[in-house]
Amino acid sequence: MYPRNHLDQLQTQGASSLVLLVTLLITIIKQKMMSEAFPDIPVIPYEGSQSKNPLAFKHYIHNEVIGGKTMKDHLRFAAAYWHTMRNELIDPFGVGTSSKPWDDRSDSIENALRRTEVFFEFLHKTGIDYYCFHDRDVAPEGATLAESNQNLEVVVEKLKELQGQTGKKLLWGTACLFTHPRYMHGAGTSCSANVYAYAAAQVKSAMDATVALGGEGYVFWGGREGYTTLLNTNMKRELDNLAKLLHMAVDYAAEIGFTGKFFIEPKPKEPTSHQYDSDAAACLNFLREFDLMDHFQLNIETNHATLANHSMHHELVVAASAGALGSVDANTGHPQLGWDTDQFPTDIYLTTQIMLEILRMGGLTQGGLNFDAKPRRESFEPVDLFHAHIGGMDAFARGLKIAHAIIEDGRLDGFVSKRYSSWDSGIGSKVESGEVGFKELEEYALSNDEPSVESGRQEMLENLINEFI
Ligand code: XLS
Ligand code: NI
Ligand code: NI
Repeated sequence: MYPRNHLDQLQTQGASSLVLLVTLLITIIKQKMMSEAFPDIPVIPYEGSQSKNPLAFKHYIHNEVIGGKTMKDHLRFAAAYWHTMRNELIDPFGVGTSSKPWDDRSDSIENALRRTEVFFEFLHKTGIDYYCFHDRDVAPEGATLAESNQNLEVVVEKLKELQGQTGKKLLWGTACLFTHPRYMHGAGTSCSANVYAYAAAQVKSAMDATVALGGEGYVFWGGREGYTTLLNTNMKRELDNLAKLLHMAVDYAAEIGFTGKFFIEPKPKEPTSHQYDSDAAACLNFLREFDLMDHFQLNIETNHATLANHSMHHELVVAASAGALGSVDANTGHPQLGWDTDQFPTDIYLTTQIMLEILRMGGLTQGGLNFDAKPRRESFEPVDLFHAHIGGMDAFARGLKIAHAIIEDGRLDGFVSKRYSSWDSGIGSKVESGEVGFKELEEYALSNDEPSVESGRQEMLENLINEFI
């Protein structure tokens, strides 16, 4: 109820001023609602582990310092433009279900530009600092290559403006060399030199875009760089050509002043039946064979690791041991499904293992944790994008805290150092420093008793990890 005297006052001032005021207020509210794609969703607050609010962080506090660095600097979260903005949530049996009220589903530049604004509102509200994109996610493919390049330039201008306004940054850029039918036989490994040239041109523009946006990395995921049958494939020639493409990228980077890192993203299959970059070891072998190790690191994705019948932990350790763990595509697969389901990571054991390896190598520098993940086809509403990212961020915040505590505690690493301590002195250190050969080792073994060995204590160590989870 309005207090009587107020009403009287308003009446004496004339009813028209009240109408004016109300109209003004309605217009302001309407405008605010129209300019926001997620008007009902606030900037996601941190509310602590007791909170029951699904749109709040329970563990991720961006400025909490852990081991001398804020959570946000440790984790370097990125959102993937292709999933967040472009994924319609189709599956092989059904059309897209995703509801994106701001998107008119056209290939117009206006639509592309509108999406960028929605995306930056999303980054703002989730508190995610970085993003990643493919050229064709952000800008529509035109009728000719020149038109596509022009479209990309227009959208990049807009992205640059939005980055300037918000302080958000590009983690990495890449070119989509797998969707268009021209790439059915591959891009850098195509049997057609004309397609190869087209792919090179596309990489060149995507690198220009990455530099224009101050991107910290550039990714090569070989979506079609593999084969469906060896009957029609010259593997040696394809691999040689792919290596040439990567060398050209390195040369061009020097020309345009790209100081970021190149990443290769391993994946064993899907869409091709065998992809050349099948896992971390295969990528490292390729990089070494073609003298690319100085310029490339790996971008390791959980779902790709498990498709290769490895654990994510295995792939991280393989990459890190070679000094080549550059970045992470933070997602997970489904335990019963044999394809790239790109689910959001919520498993604390997984995020703990990932953060253990990242902390052990001294942290991510030019890489980050990119949510290469999408909500399920049944989770089709805009708010589901928020739930998904909040869950992933909280899971990594916990993984970070747990991994840090395990390292601080020291028992796990202490156990491993002790397990290898026979290499620190005596005959072990002589082997490692190259002082002895077979003859000396035989002499040593003959003059000593049967070697004694100790338990690996796997169960004890598993229990130790659970103390922290
Ligand atoms: C597909 C890949 C892709 C890369 C970028 O499986 O994960 O999304 O991350 O091209
Ligand atoms: Ni990926
Ligand atoms: Ni993937």
